[in-house]
Amino acid sequence: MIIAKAEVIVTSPDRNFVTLKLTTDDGLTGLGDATVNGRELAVVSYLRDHVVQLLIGRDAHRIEDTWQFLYRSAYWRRGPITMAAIAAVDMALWDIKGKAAGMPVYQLLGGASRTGLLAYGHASGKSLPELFDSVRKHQEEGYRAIRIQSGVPGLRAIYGIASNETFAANHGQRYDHEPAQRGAFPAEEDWDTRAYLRHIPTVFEAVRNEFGPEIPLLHDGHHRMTPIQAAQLGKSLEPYDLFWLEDCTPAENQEALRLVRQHTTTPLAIGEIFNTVWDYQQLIREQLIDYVRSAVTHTGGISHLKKVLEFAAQYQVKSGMHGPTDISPVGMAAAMHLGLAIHNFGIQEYMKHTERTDQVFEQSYTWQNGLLHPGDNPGLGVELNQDEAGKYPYEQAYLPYNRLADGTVHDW
Ligand code: GCO
Ligand code: MG
Repeated sequence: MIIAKAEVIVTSPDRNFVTLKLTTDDGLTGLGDATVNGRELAVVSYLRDHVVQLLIGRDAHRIEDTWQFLYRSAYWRRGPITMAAIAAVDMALWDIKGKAAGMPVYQLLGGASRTGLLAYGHASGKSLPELFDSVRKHQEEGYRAIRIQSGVPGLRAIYGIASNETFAANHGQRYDHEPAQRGAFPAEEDWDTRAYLRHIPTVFEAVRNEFGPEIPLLHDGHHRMTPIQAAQLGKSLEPYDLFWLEDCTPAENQEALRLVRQHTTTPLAIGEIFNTVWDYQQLIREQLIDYVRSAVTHTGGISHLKKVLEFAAQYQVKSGMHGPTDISPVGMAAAMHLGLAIHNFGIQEYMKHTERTDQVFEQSYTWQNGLLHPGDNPGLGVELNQDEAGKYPYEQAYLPYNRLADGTVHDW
């Protein structure tokens, strides 16, 4: 089974997606997601200019060998662009292997360890009534775990908060920027950590009073705090029993998490911007986190993330794979197959894609009673409708950024 064709497809049904499609000499196809939000074309070039020609003629069955070849032969290891490109090849090869075997990928990974994947959605609101509305809508859709993001008095625009009622009703699908802002330049948002630290515990208190003690609640700090501020937040949220506090501080410096950990029992999740096991080495070995946030798409594919999660399992650290709408349905399906098979699954982030995205990527995964399942189609279970994909050309789109009141650029 030889790889005969490799195409890189860029499509923008409401947001940009980069997809690798491999075709074997006997006509099997495999898809891989290589989307890096806001830097999409860098991965397109990496694949088109440096990888696809190396794939032609290779044995499509040799997934591990191809992974090692791409990782080691490049010499320049790691990094989001390299690891997303390798991830796409890896996913596409697992997809092909599944189709060749007539089995869904999770069967090849050891079979199902559970009946479905608990998933959380994004509730947000500028005010408490908007936030409560958004929580109720998620509950009506069956979500059994909900992430809570709230506006902060005095701050104009905060990343992750739906900016008006339409967007709130849309469940934050366009949580990162409005369509009108796509293009030209990153939108500027504002930030004040002290105001945030004062406000957020009151939001969780109100949400617990309204929705009760049972529902798992999550929160994303989006790298905005220093370690001591993160420790303070974790501590002040303890009465509200969070499922996790995510990205409480930037984690390039893994040691920083020691300080946070010493001060709070709020569970911690980190890693959506990590791309190899080396980014987690200290965090996992010293049990400084509870959940691994990596996406299959950004962490070298199923093969590499499986190794990260097996390492994590030895330390009772669980999966909490990244799943916002900038992970394509192909990347989401890959996450679901892996999550279903591993023992240390924790939770899966899941935001519904837009209708247009679902028409481009035809999926077999299901969402029922708050649980995701990858479906039983051979391979990953997602097919690309290339006619639909062709209708939506690439559009430049940036993520926003932050400035403090005095004009200093801040983490966001
Ligand atoms: C999350 C993330 C996303 C990222 C986005 C960047 O927890 O879902 O923080 O919202 O910011 O994926 O492209
Ligand atoms: Mg996050």
